[in-house]
Amino acid sequence: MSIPEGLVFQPAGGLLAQLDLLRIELAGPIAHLRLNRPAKRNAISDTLITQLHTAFVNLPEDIRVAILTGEGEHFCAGLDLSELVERDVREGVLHSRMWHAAFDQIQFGRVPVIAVLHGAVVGGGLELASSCHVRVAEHSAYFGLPEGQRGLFVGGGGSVRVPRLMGVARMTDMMLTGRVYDRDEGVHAGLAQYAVADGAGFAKALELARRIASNAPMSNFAVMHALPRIADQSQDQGLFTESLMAAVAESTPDAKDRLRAFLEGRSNKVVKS
Ligand code: 1HE
Repeated sequence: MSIPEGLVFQPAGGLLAQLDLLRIELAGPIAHLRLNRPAKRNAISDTLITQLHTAFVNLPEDIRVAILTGEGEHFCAGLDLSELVERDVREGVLHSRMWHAAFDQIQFGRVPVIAVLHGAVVGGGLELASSCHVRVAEHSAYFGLPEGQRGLFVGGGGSVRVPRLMGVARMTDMMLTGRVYDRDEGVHAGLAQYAVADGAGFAKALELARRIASNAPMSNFAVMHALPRIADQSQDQGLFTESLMAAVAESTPDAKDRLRAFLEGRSNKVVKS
């Protein structure tokens, strides 16, 4: 599927338009979701986490890729600390599980998600970013896990997802010492895959979104859903899962069309961009 040039983003309608802490716009197969609490540095309140879950569950059928950005000077300041009221243990677990449900819907939802990071990407903001599939970091981005200083622990999946990006040792250091990584250190450590200039993140994300949306949906599904699970399996189980997923993907009509197109010289070659 080739994506036409000159796509114009239009506000989403229906349920998505009612989510007041997100601004959601659609252009062809691409959705742009913007965290929209700039006065609070896009801190994630209970309402915002619920709205993120609702938004990703309810992306329109024809959307094939999503871009997540933050309004204002920062991507996301993490958990809304003003809501950290006295919770008993049970409520604390349920609160964390609410974050897990939302971020699982991002990582294991219908479409790949590209996050554009700028300014603070801290605490729950880094947990949110790490649930996305591709991260583009502008020069202003910086990464921190201030939970240690706040008397907290990560609760939005950070202990599972962040070490898979940067390793347990680096995350341990960040949490114990309050170390903040600047953009380049973050990219080097694996927290983002692309480094761009300030203000250039959305254009880069759009370029990547076009490529992702033009892949076979089954291949994107396999990358999103099978790849991270295989990485968690033993070698023996992983290899078997891989064989099953490969056979499913290559048996789709889409795969057969694409292979025929290449063999008949109607498809692009692999080139270094
Ligand atoms: C907030 C939050 C927040 C800002 N909860 N209200 N996260 C943190 O520990 C990060 C805390 N925030 C900061 O360190 C700074 O705000 C920033 C570096 C992100 C931005 O600084 P700056 O100078 O641009 O903004 P500001 O003046 O600090 O904040 C502007 C307003 O946003 C202000 O409110 P106002 O009513 O006085 O204008 C701040 O109180 C408010 N604000 N961040 C609530 N986080 C599932 S577990 C996850 C656990 C965590 O995420 S812990 C890490 C929490």
